Amino acid sequence: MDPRTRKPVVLITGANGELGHGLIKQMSESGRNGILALDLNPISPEIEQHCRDTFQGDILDRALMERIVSQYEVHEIYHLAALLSTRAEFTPETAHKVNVDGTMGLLQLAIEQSSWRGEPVRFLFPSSIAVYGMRDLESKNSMGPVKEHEWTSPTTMYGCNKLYCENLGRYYARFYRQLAATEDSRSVDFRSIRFPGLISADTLPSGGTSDYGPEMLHAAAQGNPYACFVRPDTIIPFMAMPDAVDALLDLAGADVEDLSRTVYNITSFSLTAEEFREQVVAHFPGADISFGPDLRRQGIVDTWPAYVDDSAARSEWGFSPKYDLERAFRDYLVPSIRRRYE
Ligand code: AKB
Repeated sequence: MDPRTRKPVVLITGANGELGHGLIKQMSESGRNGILALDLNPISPEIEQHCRDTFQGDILDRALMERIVSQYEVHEIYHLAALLSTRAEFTPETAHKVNVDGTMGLLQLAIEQSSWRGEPVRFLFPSSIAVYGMRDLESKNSMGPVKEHEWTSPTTMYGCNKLYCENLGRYYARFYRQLAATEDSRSVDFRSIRFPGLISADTLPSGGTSDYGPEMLHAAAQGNPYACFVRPDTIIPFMAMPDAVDALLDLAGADVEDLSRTVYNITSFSLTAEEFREQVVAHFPGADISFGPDLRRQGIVDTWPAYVDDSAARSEWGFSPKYDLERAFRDYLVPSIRRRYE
């Protein structure tokens, strides 16, 4: 190969995480080549087989990132690496470094690559319902579905990081070097989704505050008791992982002319922790699930909305989840989890 020719790739950071797993599998099954996976931990063999190349390392390691751009032409980035909401509260400054400085570094890499390619690199960024901060339970319970611009006063470091990075992405997409003497044609095609709590049958989340849902289910499937860390009446939106993966790919594939914004809410179903327990018990009748709220983590979930308005995603790029609550448990979660722990 001509040494001047770099290999074209789609870069996926945080590849080992639950969204990374689903995304890489789905991309490879649909015939997508040239996946370059990056993660802090060794890339799991399950996903390695679907990738062109893999790197173990830190997104904050400049030498590593420079090595990547010297070898690869990055066409598209799915920047999934992040410290989630609970973990980030224990090490807020580190979370800021990973979540904000890490994203900033990747946006700069994207700008640089866009200029080499002569067209904007597409940059997909998972954001979260953690960007919202409802004032109190009364506002949470009395509000209808929350729109993208409402109640954006997050109370967690992770939520602040995600909200700021959404804005950074919009800046790089629309206003980068707006005062430069000569018009700077470089930009990034930044697209972001605010995900609700995600539930995967294949991986367990770690370090999140919406984790009580998936943890309840995985514990029941293994025959382990589980004490849920929020009150039974706690309600937030959730989504089955295949819908989250499809949404990222659908947004990535949308015609830029159809997109009026850079950030979109999406949701599938909202349910209380008690309703979650009822679903789990209906499928695993012996499940031993109790409630032992952790007041601090409860406080975080209480600031997240019960419902979000995803009408922009539906009308602009056709978002339409396949799994409602019943189907998610019956056709995806329960059969796959049973197979996993058999
Ligand atoms: C978390 O709990 O931190 C995440 C999220 C809602 O973004 N699952």
